[in-house]
Amino acid sequence: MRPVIGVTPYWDNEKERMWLRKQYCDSIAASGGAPVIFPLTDDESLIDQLTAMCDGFMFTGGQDVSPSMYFEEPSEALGEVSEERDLMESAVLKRAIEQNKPVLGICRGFQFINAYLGGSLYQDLPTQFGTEIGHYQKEPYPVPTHQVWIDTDTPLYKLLGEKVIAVNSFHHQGIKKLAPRLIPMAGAPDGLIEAYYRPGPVFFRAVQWHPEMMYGGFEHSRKLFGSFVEAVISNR
Ligand SMILES: [Mn+2]
Repeated sequence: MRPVIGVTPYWDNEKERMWLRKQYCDSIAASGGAPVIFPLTDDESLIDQLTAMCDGFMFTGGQDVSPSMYFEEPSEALGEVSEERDLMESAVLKRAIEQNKPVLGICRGFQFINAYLGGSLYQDLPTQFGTEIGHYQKEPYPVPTHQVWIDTDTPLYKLLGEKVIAVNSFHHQGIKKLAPRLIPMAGAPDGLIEAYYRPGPVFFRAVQWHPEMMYGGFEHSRKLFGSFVEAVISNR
């Protein structure tokens, strides 16, 4: 039996719809996992039951993380937030950590997990972080547009054996202060953190880019998903 990976949904405030680009689940499935999409709920007993059924969790992209999570007032350049989603993902992540189950964070997921664990974010990179790099690219999703430099003493280097990879970039927020106990694994040439991990026996990693959109064309994306699903299997 494949391991079950709980995947958090995007939320459309206006249409009141959950949604998700299919590549998230396709990448999990192609790597040997069985993805299931969580409902957007604040029912704790429901989240208890559903998280108990999952062997691992993937936190996906989406709206801005509410700055209340890191005790800041909203800046004028803050994008749309979804407090319902912040609450639901907080409840899921709390259980993932309590139950020592593997976690993979992508884009918003990378930012959300950092905020949940006590870090902070730039609410808007163009107005709060001077950079020449376009972190919100115009090119299509599968096209890499900037480099990330990988630290050689990290699990990401051990996995890929490469010091530099090219990634896509669809974020206007970014990590300002990394949460305690998280360790950077890779950064953009402008110094922005693009990947981190939490040391310990259980796989706990997140990336700022969208590897699910690069799965078909880039070995580093397949290796990242592969290592996650393998870790979920060996942790069962
Ligand atoms: Mn970027």
